[in-house]
Amino acid sequence: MKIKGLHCAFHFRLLVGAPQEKAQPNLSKFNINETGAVYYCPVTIEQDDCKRMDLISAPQSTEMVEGMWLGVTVASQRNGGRVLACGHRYVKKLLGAEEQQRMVGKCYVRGNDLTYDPNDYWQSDTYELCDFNYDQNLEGMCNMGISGGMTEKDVYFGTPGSFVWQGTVHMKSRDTISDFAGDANERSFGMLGEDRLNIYIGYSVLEDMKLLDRSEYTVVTGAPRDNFKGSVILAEKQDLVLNPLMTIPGEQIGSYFGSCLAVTDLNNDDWNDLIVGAPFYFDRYKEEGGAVYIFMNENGSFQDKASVVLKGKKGSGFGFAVAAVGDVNQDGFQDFAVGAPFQDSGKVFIWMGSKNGISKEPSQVIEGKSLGPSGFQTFGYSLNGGMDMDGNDYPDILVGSMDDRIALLRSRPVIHLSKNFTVEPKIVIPSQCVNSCIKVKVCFSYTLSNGNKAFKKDITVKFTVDADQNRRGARVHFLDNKQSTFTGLLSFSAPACQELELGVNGPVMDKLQPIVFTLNVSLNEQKAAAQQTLQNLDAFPVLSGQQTQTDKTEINFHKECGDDNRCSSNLQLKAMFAEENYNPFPSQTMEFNSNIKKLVMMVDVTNMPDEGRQAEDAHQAELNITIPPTLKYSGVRTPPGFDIKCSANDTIICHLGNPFKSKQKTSLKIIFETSGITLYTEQIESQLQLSTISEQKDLYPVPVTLNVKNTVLTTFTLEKPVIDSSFSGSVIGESAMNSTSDVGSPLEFVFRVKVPGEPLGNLGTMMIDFEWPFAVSNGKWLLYLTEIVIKGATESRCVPPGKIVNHLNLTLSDRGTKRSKREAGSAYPHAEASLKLLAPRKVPHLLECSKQTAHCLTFSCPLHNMSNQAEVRVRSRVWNGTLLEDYANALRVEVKGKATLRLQADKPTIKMDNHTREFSVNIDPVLGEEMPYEVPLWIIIVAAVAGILLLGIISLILWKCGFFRRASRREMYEAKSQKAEIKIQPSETERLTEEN
Ligand SMILES: [Ca+2]
Ligand SMILES: [Ca+2]
Ligand SMILES: [Ca+2]
Ligand SMILES: [Ca+2]
Repeated sequence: MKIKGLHCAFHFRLLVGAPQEKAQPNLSKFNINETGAVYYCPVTIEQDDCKRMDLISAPQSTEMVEGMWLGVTVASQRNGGRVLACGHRYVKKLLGAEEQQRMVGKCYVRGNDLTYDPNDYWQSDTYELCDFNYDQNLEGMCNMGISGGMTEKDVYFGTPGSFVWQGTVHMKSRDTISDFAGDANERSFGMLGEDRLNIYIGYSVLEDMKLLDRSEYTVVTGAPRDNFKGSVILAEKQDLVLNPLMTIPGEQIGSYFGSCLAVTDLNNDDWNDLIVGAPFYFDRYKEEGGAVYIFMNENGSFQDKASVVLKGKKGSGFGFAVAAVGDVNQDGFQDFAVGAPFQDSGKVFIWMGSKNGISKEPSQVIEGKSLGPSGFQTFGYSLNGGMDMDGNDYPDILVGSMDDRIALLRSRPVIHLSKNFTVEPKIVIPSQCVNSCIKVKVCFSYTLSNGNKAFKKDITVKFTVDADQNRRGARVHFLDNKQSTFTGLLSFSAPACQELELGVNGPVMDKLQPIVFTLNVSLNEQKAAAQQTLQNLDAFPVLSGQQTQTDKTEINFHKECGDDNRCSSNLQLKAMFAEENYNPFPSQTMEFNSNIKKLVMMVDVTNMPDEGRQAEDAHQAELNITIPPTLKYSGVRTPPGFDIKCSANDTIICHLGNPFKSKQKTSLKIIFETSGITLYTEQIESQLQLSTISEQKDLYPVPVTLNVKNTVLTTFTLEKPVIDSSFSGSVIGESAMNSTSDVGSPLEFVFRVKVPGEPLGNLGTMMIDFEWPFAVSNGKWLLYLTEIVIKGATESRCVPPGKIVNHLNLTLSDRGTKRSKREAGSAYPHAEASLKLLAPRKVPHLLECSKQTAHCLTFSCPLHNMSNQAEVRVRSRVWNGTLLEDYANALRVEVKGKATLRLQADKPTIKMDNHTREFSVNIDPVLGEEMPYEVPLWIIIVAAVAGILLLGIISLILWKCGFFRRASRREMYEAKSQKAEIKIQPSETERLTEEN
């Protein structure tokens, strides 16, 4: 370890140790160059008025003062006035065959005047307490004086080199009132054991009361290498020895915990607390380096774990020096300082004690570079404090460095400022305020924190009064500057006051909110003049940091709300939904369809007295309306003569008035667009909330709801409701048919469904119900369904159950292309066994379901998942054979059917009007194919009668078997298809007839 630099202590003057100072000139004749020195300096701004203490006398042959580092420790005796100075590298020579050097260290005690008084036993005693006749195994290398101090009775020294660097503390005690004051008792720890070597006890040491015992002294010494982590040992004085009672271990290996120490009562509980430095502590991740541990005394005991740990910056050496610096701010709690000499130019941190110990943050940080004309390096290498050097009753701090300089930090007077801040009158009537109507009065006085009543210096405070600041526009102004803020200076030594006047700005809209006045005060600090003499710090006081420097008070406007100047409002609202023309929806239910683009919320707000409730002005009355997700705010209609403003963001906020007057009514019409209403919407709800800063406790959200019934608008069109067709050729038996082209002329009806707006999705399915004339009244096929093709829905075919479509499983010939009559005609080959018919008299026939002139099938085609449009092509064939057989003489056969579009909805709130489309086919015989009169008419009549008879017999048999009854209980589709199955086909009739 290498110690350089200056160590210092107070002793009415400043004591400065300079361990690497040149030797005194009178020693040069002994060929001695460097011994170190102790200087004493008066408190002046002079640079060269320090004097050297004369400590080292002419060396004897057995001693070596060269390089002894005198001044490594300088200390002052409390209440005794003596001073102590040590050089721990002082060497005794063992002369003999081989000269041996024993670095035992040496200390000196001097009197109050820093001169030597041989009659004072304290001074005449020799302070070389290690026996140099033995080597380092005992105390031949003890390095006494690397630390040390004095009390009224004791002088004590740390000797870290004793017993192979176990180290110990040596103490000499004198009974000051005894006649034998020259005799001193000696105490030390002695050898503690083999396992305690190299732990450096005595590296730091101090002695004080109120540590482990209120009235007995306790020795506290640091052993910074104890268990590699360092420790602090607290010991009691016994008759002949120092007895360790408690060891507080360090936290981190290598941190040098205990290398410096301080004790003071930080929380003023009359027990001294312990401050321990660990300057080589580090935390790589947090960039921390150096630590100071605060152990709060708990009634004469300490915990192993620190109450507070303060950390420095990486590489700062924070905790290289710690010192109790007295009660710097004179608040009754002792304060302390920590040096961090390697942080920039070196820093000293000052913490204030308090009832709760100390805060995490320092109250002040002083940087070396900020001091003096050229600044400091390694500022804070050593620290001392606790004495008032300039006589202002505030203790000052001495800071050492390695730059041949020390700094005296002088404490400035701390002032407790008393303030009185009033604003009159408490209620202002704006109409009566012509010019000035408000008075602000600020009064100040002060006391010094140390209670010094003689201090009568003028101080200057800077005060700022803010009036009505937490608003968009202040409602009052100071007459002096027409502003709402006034800043002034006031100098005083005795209590002083200042008055300010204010007026009211314009017409006051908001009379309800109080006018808040705040007062901010600071000391108007003077800059220190260039230093010619040591300045008296009385001119540079500071305000006590514990005081809040802001005061607040408020007054009110007269509110026209009765004698109590409090406004109790009675705001009420009613709201309902209405159509665009303001007609309310009956029972608040809307039959919605996509043609309804807007709706209106009608809101009535009143402030009327009722049932003994007053309705005074509602100040800053607001209405807040939530916008339902299904609606979009469009605008608001307000009655003329009201200043109502609404704005809409997430909600609609309407400012109803400030105030919304007593006995006032208004109504609002909030217009919404219905763009968000979907088929899923069943209800629209909005919450309305009135608010006011007047007094009204029963303002709760009011819900308004509108039930929604959706009507789906659709169009259902049939491309060509009437189709002309024809029949011709000859009859082909059913069993002879292969493809649908054998049946007859093709027909195609194209139905289109359009749903504007959103698709139905899974809310429902569009259905087309058909009444299909499939057979003539005698049961023969009429319009034979071949195929139903769907576009725009999930299925591409409509296949109703029961084999309704293409019942005979014929091969589908042409798909959909409609052919001309001529082509259609030529497609049917004339069978050789064709029956030539003669039409003697031509009449029109109408075959229609409702008139029972045709048998009809009813079936449905669902349009699953259709989007906005779908197309259904119903393809069929005119049953050529039936027409040839039964209607050969017809002028025209008109066949009629129906299709109805309906909605099969899953939700009762969705509706749709059914649409029915009729379709018809005009079937004409092909002209120019007049049938030759070959078959006698009776044969035809007989054949027809036989066919009818046969049908009757078969039907009867089936009826007997209960076929129809059973069938009637079946599903509709199935029944229809059964009917189709039992139908007698013309070809069969013919065959049977022939066989008969
Ligand atoms: Ca305490
Ligand atoms: Ca204090
Ligand atoms: Ca002072
Ligand atoms: Ca009132």
